[in-house]
Amino acid sequence: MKPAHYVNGVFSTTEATFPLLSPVDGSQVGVVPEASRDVVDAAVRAARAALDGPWGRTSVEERCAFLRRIADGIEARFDEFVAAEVADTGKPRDLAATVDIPRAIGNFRAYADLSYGRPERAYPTTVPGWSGSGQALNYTVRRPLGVVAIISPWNLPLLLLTWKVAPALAAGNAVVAKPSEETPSTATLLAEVIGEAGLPDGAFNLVHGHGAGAAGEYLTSHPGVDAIAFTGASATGAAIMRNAAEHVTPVSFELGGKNPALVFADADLAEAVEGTVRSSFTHSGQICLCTERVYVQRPVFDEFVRALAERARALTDYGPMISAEHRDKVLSYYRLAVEEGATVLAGGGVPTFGDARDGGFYVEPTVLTGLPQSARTVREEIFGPVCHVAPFDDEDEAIGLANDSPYGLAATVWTTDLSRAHRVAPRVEAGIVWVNCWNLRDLRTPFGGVKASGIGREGGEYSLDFFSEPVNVCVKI
Ligand code: NAD
Ligand code: 6OD
Repeated sequence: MKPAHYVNGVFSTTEATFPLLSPVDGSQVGVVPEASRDVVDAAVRAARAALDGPWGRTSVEERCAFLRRIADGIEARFDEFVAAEVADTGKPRDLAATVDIPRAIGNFRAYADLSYGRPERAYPTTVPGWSGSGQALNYTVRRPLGVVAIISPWNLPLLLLTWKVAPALAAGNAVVAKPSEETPSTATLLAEVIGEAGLPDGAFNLVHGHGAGAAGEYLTSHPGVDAIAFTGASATGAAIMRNAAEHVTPVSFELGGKNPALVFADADLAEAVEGTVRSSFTHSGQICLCTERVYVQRPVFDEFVRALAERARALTDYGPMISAEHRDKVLSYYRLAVEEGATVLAGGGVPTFGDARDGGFYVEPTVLTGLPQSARTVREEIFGPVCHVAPFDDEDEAIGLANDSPYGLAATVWTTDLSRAHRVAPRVEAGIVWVNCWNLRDLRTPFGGVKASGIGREGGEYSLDFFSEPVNVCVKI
């Protein structure tokens, strides 16, 4: 399978291409076509035509059946999807096989269930003094937004793409998707599966290419696009929003984070350490929900830090950064941390494996302490396997430190005091707060961030709301 555009039900490539590199050893594993403005334009036109054709006339039952067929199609080619995701990202196979691909299947099944079972509201209205019955019935129907652009990042490529494609299709929109230039493969496989599922041509289109000044920007500034759903960096979100403003195009944004974990002295410390190993180092920290700031109550600070650093040093089965450029960015933060005065308790450099991985884009899992809250290392998203651990004395201070950030995506609270958990969680400025767990997902719940971490919520009915427009119908009885 070679990365290819999928426009109006047809696969194509372009003369302009760029190399696809393996993050594991830096070798070239493929070429990716770079969509021109014409390709993007053709995709948007195909999507519009689909809405005017059979796709625009599908019932919710028919769309749910398509979604289930797509889920079955991914499942039938499970190993192929896993292999493609591993090849593009270098992530451990186990992660792709237990998280990324099952969740992509789950996304289609969840939105088939959710959109089929979705109730709408009706309001019987009485107006005294009216002739006749004096009554009316108000009810709400939902219609799709139209052509939606979906732009996704490289860290959880298929999971995050399908997280938006499934509800967008369920709600009856036509989609033009652009995956990250770093990870084109599972998106291309998805297009194959969607074609095999019999989705009408043009209902789902895929274009590959870069973001700024390329396919991503052509798509998000296209006047034929009715809505934009984007997951990626906050700075990219700001750039997309500037373009979207031109046509007042609605946006749903899932952006960056600098997520705190609060470890109280009454926590089960072993559980908190293991949980923080997962929340800071899963997928080498390349998940927007990963913890990069850990605040630990003073009586258990030394014990926690010692145990966390020991666990970080013992990690061996971890994947690389997505690219040489991203590795260099993460390493620049490792250097900055030292310049800012950090104590490096684990990692801080590049591992040596003595095999082909030495040509790859690896960095060591890293634990830092000793920085003030004002340090750039503590304020800026690094998006690598690194956390800074700092002490606090009481609940108010912990909440203040957690909230002292331009971001507000996710937080984790470790405590065995249930009252404290309920007290603290709503005071943390984040869209998602986990208590004694991390990244435990129920697809019906609202997902998203506050401040620079995003605009709006996705998940369950929140996604279906974004991807559709309510229309109130008032009938005089
Ligand atoms: P990125 O913003 O660089 O790229 C994301 C996508 O946007 C890519 O497809 C890219 O080609 C495209 N793009 C880039 N510039 C563009 C532009 N000017 N116009 C249109 N499209 C453009 O992000 P990334 O490096 O791929 O991913 C890492 C970032 O994503 C991190 O900041 C991370 O926190 C964030 N992220 C957030 C969530 C979330 O749910 N909140 C999930 C995953 C990743
Ligand atoms: O689990 C999800 O639905 C989701 N959107 C995860 C995002 C992870 C960010 O990297």
